[in-house]
Amino acid sequence: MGFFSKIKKIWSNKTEPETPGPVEPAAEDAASRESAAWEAELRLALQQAQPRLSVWLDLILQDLEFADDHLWARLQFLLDSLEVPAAEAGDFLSRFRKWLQDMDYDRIAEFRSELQYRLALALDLEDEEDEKSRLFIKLSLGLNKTKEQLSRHIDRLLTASPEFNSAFWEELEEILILGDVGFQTSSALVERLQKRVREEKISSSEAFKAAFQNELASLFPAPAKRIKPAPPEVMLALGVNGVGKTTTIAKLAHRAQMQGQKVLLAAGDTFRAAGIEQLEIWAQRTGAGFFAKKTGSDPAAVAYEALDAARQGDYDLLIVDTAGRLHTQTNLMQELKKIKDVLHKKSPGAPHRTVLVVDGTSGQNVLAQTKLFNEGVGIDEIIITKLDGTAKGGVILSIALEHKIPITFVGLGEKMEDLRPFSGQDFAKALLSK
Ligand SMILES: Nc1nc2c(ncn2[C@@H]2O[C@H](COP(=O)(O)OP(=O)(O)OP(=O)(O)O)[C@@H](O)[C@H]2O)c(=O)[nH]1
Ligand SMILES: [Mg+2]
Repeated sequence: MGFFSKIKKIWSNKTEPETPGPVEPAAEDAASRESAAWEAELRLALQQAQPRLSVWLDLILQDLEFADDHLWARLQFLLDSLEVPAAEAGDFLSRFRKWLQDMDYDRIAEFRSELQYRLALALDLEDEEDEKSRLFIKLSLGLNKTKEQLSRHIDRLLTASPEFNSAFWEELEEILILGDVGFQTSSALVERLQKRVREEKISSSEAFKAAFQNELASLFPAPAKRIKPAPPEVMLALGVNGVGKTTTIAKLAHRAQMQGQKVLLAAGDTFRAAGIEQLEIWAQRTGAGFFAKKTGSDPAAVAYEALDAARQGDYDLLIVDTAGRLHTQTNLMQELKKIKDVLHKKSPGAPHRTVLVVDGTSGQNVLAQTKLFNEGVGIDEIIITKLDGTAKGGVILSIALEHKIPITFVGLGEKMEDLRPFSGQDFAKALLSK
């Protein structure tokens, strides 16, 4: 459920547009007459518009350039019209205002995208075409370098090689390997494609590309439908140092809060003082709760006590950050295992999600990390960060084929809104699109 407990899109009801009320009493001052006029105009425009968030925002933000009183009045009007309860609307707007202050943003161009992201989450509209196509564009742009590495070379190969002969397949395999798809995955993919081309008697490059896209998409397991556990849901975040674990936790916390959940962050990386501080700063910025003990404390004790705190504070989601590096790798795995065991003893089912965060720019190393953490601790899902600007995004295909662990989110930049749900279908499409 979104941030707002109940919304009703009143203008998408097929009622006749409201006519402006009776003439204002003479006693009304000019300001309120002016506000009644723009409200009536905006209401009419919204009623006649397609019920899509981007369209609503275009109307709301029309002619505005700065975050001034007009903006707040119009956003308030939008939320009122959607019959968002006043307290929730107030909360949403004050959080957003605080964020603008923190970021020192003033121009609408600087924050329009974040505003749309927040509204999509809060209004539970992220699955609508509008947001999906925004995400697809973002994914495509983020994958530009990977695309260049793969799809440009494949296009060239298709133009140069008139038939699907052995030279073609050899070269295709080489392109895939160079695109960080990995040796095993590349051979497996080529083999599947060969079979398909033979069986379906594919002869044109268009048909080949369609089959290729289809084959790539089929590598990804359909996301499992999860039943939400009784709160607090516990998420354990793992990953080697520097991959973007802490910022990813912040982005997840931000998403969950915009979706109406109360989030607690626990500083399980007690190895470095800076690790604890960094998480605390993110907790403040995102408005999440924060739980920590002294540097050097036992991380399992942090997790244990944080779960108590999450229960007592009625939190919906507890996210436990962990260290990415200790004196030795064996120590790290033992420590992570212990955190997991302690959480499980305290609450059967917890941690409900053990998430491995990996850095997309590290290419095939990601596979070794996945193996290490999966064998050492056991992981349920993978989040890949820093896909923006890397040519090594092909590694996603190796993860899908070799590990069959679902990739749930991808990081496409440093902003809060840059962590988005991952879709294998979109990925395959983006990778091969022009
Ligand atoms: N471009 C880009 N940068 C990212 C992304 N995710 C994280 N980063 C950046 O990566 C850097 C490292 O992020 P952290 O969150 O500190 O990484 P960490 O894994 O917690 O690191 P340690 O705690 O030091 O082990 C930061 O500068 C982030 O802004 C992403 O999706 N895209
Ligand atoms: Mg960290």
